[in-house]
Amino acid sequence: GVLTMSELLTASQARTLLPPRPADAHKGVFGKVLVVAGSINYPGAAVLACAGAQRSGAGLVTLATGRTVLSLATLPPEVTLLPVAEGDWGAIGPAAVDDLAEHLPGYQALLLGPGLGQAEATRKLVLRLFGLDHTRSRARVGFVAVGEPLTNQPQQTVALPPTVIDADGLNILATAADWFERLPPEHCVLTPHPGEMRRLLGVSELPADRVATAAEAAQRWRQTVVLKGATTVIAAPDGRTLMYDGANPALATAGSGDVLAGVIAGLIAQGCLPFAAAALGVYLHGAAGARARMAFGDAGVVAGDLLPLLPSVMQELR
Ligand code: NPW
Ligand code: AMP
Ligand code: MG
Repeated sequence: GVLTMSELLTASQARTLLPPRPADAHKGVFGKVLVVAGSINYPGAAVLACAGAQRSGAGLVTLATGRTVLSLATLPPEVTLLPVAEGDWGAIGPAAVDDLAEHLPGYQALLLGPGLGQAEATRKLVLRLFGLDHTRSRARVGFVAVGEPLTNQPQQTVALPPTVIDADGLNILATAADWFERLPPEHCVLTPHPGEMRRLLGVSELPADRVATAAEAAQRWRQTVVLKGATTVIAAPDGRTLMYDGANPALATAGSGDVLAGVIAGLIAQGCLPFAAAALGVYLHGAAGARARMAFGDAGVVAGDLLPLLPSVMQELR
């Protein structure tokens, strides 16, 4: 079939998206990121996401997760901690909504999802954050409503700063009926890989036209969508799309997406709008991947190798 064409995301375009970096600024100018991530299975995803946000230039990064996960995660010393209520096995639980609501007003960006897991307690927390009713759910594939009908009014939502939703944040949203109707419009960046995109759309296979798939989803959901892959599509709620063509086997490694989500959240904290942060984040992540491939080779790069390369790829864009 005919594939939708899209503008290519180039270095000169990425350059125009860089947030300013005044020499006389203090850390508060570069924004604070709250990362809600990690579970006992995936403490490393939380670490990589926090470090990605740091390396994109955010002024402060805080990890909000359960005490059990905090004790498992080997975090950079600059990351501050917000221990939140946990359920069984250290999973972040619904009572964490109060901890988050109290602290979120001090943050300019929220990242939700890397390594969160999908424990029932965590599902309740994520849905509660967006004012979704956790008893109204749908089957994984096919949009069959399996929950009870909505009986009470939607719960009061927490005022969220611009939010990057990745990984299990997306997987959990995908279990709720009409999840996208409750997200504040044009406020979020969703960063699905193809597996997560299938779950969000409730389909067993994605259409071949990735640009059209991302563009239609972004318009329907009214959010920026980053459909990841060897070629990544960045789609805005107004129909604009950009394609980043960076096929690179060095990036096909665990934790790569967790770093990207952190970078995008860090750029939002520095004042980038969601679509700009998404595009610049994809560019910086891809350029760091290209550099890692040159330095180390096609195989054996790990996601953490990208982190120290991010500041210099950003500087060379300036
Ligand atoms: P398949 O098998 O090819 O049909 P999952 P995850 C598909 C955390 N992590 N093109 C693929 O489909 C994450 O943050 C923690 C096509 C497969 O079925 C999450 O919270 C780490 N298909 C959690 O783990 C490091 C593609 O998606 C499915 C595709 C689970 O996330 C690892 C796999 O995705 C990880 O980041 C592509 N390019 N890419 C840590 N160190 O703590 C993916 N798929 O089942 O959502 O599992 O991505 O590993
Ligand atoms: P995730 O699956 O969430 O860890 O995300 C993987 C990240 O690595 C995304 O940013 C993908 O675009 C990127 N990636 C994975 N495989 C490749 C590839 N072959 N070429 C370029 N980028 C890739
Ligand atoms: Mg991922």
